[in-house]
Amino acid sequence: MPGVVALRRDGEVAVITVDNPPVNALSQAVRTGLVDAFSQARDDKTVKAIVLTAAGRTFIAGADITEFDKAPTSPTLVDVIALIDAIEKPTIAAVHGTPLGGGLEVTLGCHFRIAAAGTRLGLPEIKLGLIPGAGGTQRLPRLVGMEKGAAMILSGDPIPASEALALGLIDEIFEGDPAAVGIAFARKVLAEKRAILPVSRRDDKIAPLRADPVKFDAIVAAHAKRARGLHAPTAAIEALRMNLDVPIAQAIERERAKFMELRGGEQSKAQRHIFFAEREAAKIPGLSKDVKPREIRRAAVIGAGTMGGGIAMCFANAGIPVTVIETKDEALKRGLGLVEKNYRASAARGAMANEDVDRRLGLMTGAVGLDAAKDADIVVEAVFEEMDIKRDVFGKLDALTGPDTVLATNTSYLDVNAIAHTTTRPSSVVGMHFFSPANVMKLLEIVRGADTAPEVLATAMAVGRKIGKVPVVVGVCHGFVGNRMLRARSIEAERLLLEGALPQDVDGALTEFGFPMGPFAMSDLAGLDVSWRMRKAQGARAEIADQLCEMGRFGQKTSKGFYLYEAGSRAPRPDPEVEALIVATSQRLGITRTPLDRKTITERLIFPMINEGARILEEGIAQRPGDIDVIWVYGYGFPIWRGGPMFYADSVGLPYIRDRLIAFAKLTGDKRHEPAALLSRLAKEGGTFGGLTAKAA
Ligand code: 3H9
Repeated sequence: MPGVVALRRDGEVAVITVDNPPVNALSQAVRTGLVDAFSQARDDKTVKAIVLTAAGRTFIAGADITEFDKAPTSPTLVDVIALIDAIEKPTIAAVHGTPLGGGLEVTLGCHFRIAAAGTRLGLPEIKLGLIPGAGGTQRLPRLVGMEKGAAMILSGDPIPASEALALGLIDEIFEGDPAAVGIAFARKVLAEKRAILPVSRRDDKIAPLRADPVKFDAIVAAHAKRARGLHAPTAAIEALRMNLDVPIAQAIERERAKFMELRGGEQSKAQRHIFFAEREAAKIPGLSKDVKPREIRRAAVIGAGTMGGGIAMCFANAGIPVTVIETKDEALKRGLGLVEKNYRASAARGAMANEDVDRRLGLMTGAVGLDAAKDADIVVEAVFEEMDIKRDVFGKLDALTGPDTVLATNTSYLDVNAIAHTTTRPSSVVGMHFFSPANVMKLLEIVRGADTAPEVLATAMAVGRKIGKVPVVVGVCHGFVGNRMLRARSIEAERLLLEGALPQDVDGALTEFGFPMGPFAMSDLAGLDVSWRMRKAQGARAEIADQLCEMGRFGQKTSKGFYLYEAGSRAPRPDPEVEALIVATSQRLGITRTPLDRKTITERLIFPMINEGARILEEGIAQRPGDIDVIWVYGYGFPIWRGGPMFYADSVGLPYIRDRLIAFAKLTGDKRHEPAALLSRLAKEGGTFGGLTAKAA
C-alpha cells in the first residue's frame, strides 16, 4: 500500500516516516514498507545514517491488534527488527506520543532512541493477555536492566520520557519536530564518530544476574504472585529468564512461539475483546458529532463522605478545581481530613510525590452550605442514598446554579428521572455512578435520564474520560446495569447457603472462577448493615444476612459477619457459629441440604447474571453486550481474561446456558431464572451476544 511508509533524503541522512493513522499500528502494509525502506537505505552507499519517525499523533503504538484474529502474514515483525538490528550504519528512532508494544520493539532494533518531551514508552502486551513477540523480552532488559525491564513487561504500564532517559532506554529528550531533531541527532552521531552497538549485543546489564540467578526469582516473585489465573505473566517470566542462559537469536524465536500460542488462546481473545469494547463504549449511537461537551473549569461535590471525598479526589487528580460541600463543619473537616490522609498514604507508598499531594489538596476547597456550588460547571451529588434528601438537594441546586451547569447524581439505585423532575430543567440532570473507592475504581456508569440533553450526556462522558475513568452509558432502572446484575447474583448466593453450601464454598467457587473476592467476603468488606438498611426500606428480606445483622455482625468493621476476623486481619475465617445458623435456617424453612459442587455453584451464580444482562439488553438499558462486559470487568472484578459476562456466555454456548436456566427455574421456582426472550432467541438461532454488536455495526 503506497503511503504508509515513506523514505526521503536529507543530505546523507535517510528519513523513514510511518504514516498509518490513527496510531501507526504495524499492519502488514507497514511492516512491508519498513522492510523496503530500511533495505533501500541500508544498500544506498550515499546514506550514512537512518532516522525512523512517525506522522500524526503518535509514534507506532504497537502491532495491529485487529490482525490478531487472522492468520499471520509475512514479513513478521521479528523479520523487520532483525533487518534493522543488522544494519551497520547508525539508526535512530525519534519518537513521540506513545511508542508501545511492537512500536517500542522496533526502536529497540535501532542504535539510538530519542523521545519528545511528554512521550510515554512501554510494552503493554500483558494487558492484552500477550507477551512482547518481537524481541521485547530480550532487548529491553539488556538496555534497562532486569528489575525495571521485568516491571515494565509484567505490569504493562508505560513510563514517562524522563524515567526512560534515567534508565538508558532513550538517549535524549527533545522539543520540536521528531524528524528534524532526529536528523540533527544523526549528524551529531556521525560527526562524533560515535560507536554503534546493537541492543541485542549488549550484555553489561544482564551479566551480573547470570552470576546470581537467584536474584532473578526475587525480581519476578511479586509479579508472579499477582498473576493468578493468567497465562501471559507466567509466559513473560519464562521469556525473561531466557536472558540468563539462552542465546538471543534462539530466545527471540522461542518468545515468538509463545507469543503466537497466547495470541491464539482464549484469554488473549477475551482481553482483546475488552480493549475494543472499552473503546466502543465511548461511542453513543444517535449522538451527533456536532454535539460538543461543555467546558468544565470548576466542579462541586455535594457530600464529603467516602464517596464524595473519593469523587473530589478524581477531579483534583485531573487538575480540575473542586469545592467539597457539607451541611456541617464537623463532617466537612472529617471528610477533607480523610482525603488528605489518603493522599499522604499514597505519597508514603511512593505512588505520588509530596508536591503532587500539595497541588491536589490546593485544588480542593471545603464549604458548608449548597451556596458554594453556584459557580460550578458540574455538580456531583454524593449525599445519603435516600430519595427525599436527593430531591431536596436537586431542588436547591436548580435555583442556585446557572442554566449551563451539569447536575449529576451519584445514586447507585434510585430513579434518575424522578430526581431530574425535582428541577425545572431535567435536561441538565444525568447520573454519574462511581464505584468505591471512587478515586481508584475505573468504572463510571453514566446514567442517561429520559430528558438528559445530548450535550449534558456528552459532557458527562468527556468529564469521565478526563478524570481517568472508563465511562459507560446506561439507562434508568433499579440498580442500572452493574448493581442490577449483582442483585441477581446476591439472591442466588443466599439461596445456595440455604440449599447446602457454606459461605466459603460460594466464595471459593467464584475466586476459582477468577474474581478477586467472593460475594460473602465482599459483603463483609462493604458492611452488611448497608444492604440490610436498604432491604428494610424496601420490605425485602435475606434470610441469613438479616439474621447476622440482627446479631450485630456487620462484617469486617465488627470483626464478624459471614466470617470471623482476627484483630488486625482482613483474612476471612469460617465461623462454626455461622455454619450452625445456616443449617438451622435451612431446617426451619424445610429445605433439605445437599452438597453442591463448585461447577454447580458457579453456574448458579453466573448464569442468572447473564440472564439479567440479556434482559438489560432487551430493554435497551445497556447499548451493547460489550458495555456490560466493560462494566463487570472494571467495576466488579469479573476476570478480564474471561472477557466479561456476555463474552463469557458466548464462549460457554447460549443453548447450554438456556437449558441450565430452565433447570434452575424448575428447581427454585423462581421465575427470574426463566431464560430472557433475547437469550432464548439467540440460543435457538445459533446466535451470540457478540453477533448482536457486529450486526448493529
Ligand atoms: C503488540 O504490539 C505485539 C508485539 O509485541 C508483537 C507483534 C509480533 N491496533 O485508544 P484510542 C485504535 S500488541 C489496532 O481511542 P487514545 C483504537 O481501537 C499491541 N488498532 O486512542 C481506536 O479505534 P477507533 C501493543 C488500535 O489516544 C483508535 O485506534 N500495543 C491499536 O486514547 C484510537 O485509539 C497496545 O496495546 C492497535 N495497536 O489512546 C497499545 N491501538 O477509533 C494499544 C489503538 O475505531 N493502544 N487502536 O475506536 C492504546 O493503548 C491506545 O490506543 C493509545 C492511544 C495509547 C495508543
